[in-house]
Amino acid sequence: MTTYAAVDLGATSGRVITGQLSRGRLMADEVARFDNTPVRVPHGGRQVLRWDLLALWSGICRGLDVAHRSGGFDSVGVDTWAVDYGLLDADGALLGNPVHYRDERTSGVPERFFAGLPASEHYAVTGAQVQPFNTVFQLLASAGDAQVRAATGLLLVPDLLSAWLSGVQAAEVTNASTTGLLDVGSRSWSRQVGQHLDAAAGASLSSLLPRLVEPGTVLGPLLEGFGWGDAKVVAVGSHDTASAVAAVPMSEPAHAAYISSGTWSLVGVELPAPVRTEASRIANVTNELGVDGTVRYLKNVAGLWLLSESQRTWRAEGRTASLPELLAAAADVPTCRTVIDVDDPVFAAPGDIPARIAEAARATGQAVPDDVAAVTRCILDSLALAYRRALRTVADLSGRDVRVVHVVGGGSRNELLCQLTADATGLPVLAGPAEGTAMGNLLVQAWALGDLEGGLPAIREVVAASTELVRWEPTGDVRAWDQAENRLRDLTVARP
Ligand code: ADP
Ligand code: LRH
Repeated sequence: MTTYAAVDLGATSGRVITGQLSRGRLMADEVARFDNTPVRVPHGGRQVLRWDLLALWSGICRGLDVAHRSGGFDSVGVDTWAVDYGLLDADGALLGNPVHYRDERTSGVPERFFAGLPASEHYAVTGAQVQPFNTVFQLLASAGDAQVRAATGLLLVPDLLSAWLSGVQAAEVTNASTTGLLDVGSRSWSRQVGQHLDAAAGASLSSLLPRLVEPGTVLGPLLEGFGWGDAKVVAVGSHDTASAVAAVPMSEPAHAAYISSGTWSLVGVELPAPVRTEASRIANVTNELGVDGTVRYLKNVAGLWLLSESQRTWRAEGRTASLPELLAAAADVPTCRTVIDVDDPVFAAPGDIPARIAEAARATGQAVPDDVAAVTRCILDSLALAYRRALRTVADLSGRDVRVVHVVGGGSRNELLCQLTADATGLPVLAGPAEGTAMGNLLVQAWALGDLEGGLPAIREVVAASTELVRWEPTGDVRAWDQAENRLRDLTVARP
């Protein structure tokens, strides 16, 4: 039986999961899990936040070692978070640890970029949301660095890890679509945007970009020397969200929305073609590329990062921070007592999130959440409100009639959040699979190897047959959520 190995790196943890297809079902097994702990390192007079890529590589190698010893694997695919990259020297060696997208180096950079290229022109080509951390802005921010000047190549993080496994350098398109450098219509690098970046940076940065491949491409066999045999390295939906969306068990994509719920919450619909209207740009909805020729039309909503980062603060203070306890206590706090704009940039950088929430509550004249339960509830209510707004925006701008919301990722295990999402949106929520990203990764490998025919619909049939979905119906009074939304709009500066 063919065994596929998925390397799935999230912002807080990484895992190696093996899987086999049996009678239309995917049997998956987690063989390794390891922490992903970013580090601050002095550089240019600042403490720069970087990914500890070599620690992650050790975790991956340990995991693939276990997979090899427990029966072996025939293919491997890598997915990670988006936008970040490693710079390479002429030998293909990595120049320094990749900078974390939450590092502050891009503050004010989008404005500099758009001084020479109107944002509307950029969106008409790339269809990409403006987030300060998009690859294009990170490159512009660092154009003067010695490492950038020395680089002869660049690989996004999953492509870099795939190159370490296979020796083959390529950019897989689902992740390339998060860079702000891709023409989302033709699924190829935009010469126009590349030239603008080069002019703004005063350096030829676009020449660092490698050739593009679609998800499902076999890059080549594993390099010799690992001792794991000659498994094929496959470019999967290397953007974790693309793998997650591939595994959303939508029976009717035309009437379904999804929330990929983890460190971030990615709220959107699947479309056959991008929406690049001015209204879409102003709402900052992004068109990211999906598996099998699709477009992921979605909004980034700050996700469970707010909770995991709060837990980190509480643990450092020696307070209770176990998830089951927090969620049980939060369930008893009244709905929408205090709500915040979860996408306010003040919540983006690592640090004391509960203190920032208290400050936001004070500044808007709301009750200050005074214990861990109240802070947890404030985060979950505010996330549900943000989902409601994002869902309406993507549905309106795409013309989709959304009748059900699928939630995949670790957040699908958060029962309180699933219920609040159903209540706030007034729509049924179907929760699961929690390991959707790894399942999407594994099943694209099965498709690439010819073990699964029929592309995305076939992948989703396998996910549906392999997962027990939990259904949450809206309860309570949707007017409470209308009121909370109006309150939040009145209290805060409206954010697109
Ligand atoms: P990422 O890949 O972005 O790191 P995951 O999809 O692994 O994210 O989701 C991680 C989040 O899922 C955690 O921050 C946590 O809030 C939530 N989560 C995981 N397991 C559970 C659980 N058993 N109950 C509630 N929430 C959970
Ligand atoms: C989620 C994710 C998301 C990106 C962000 C940088 O892990 O890939 O889709 O916007 O990280």
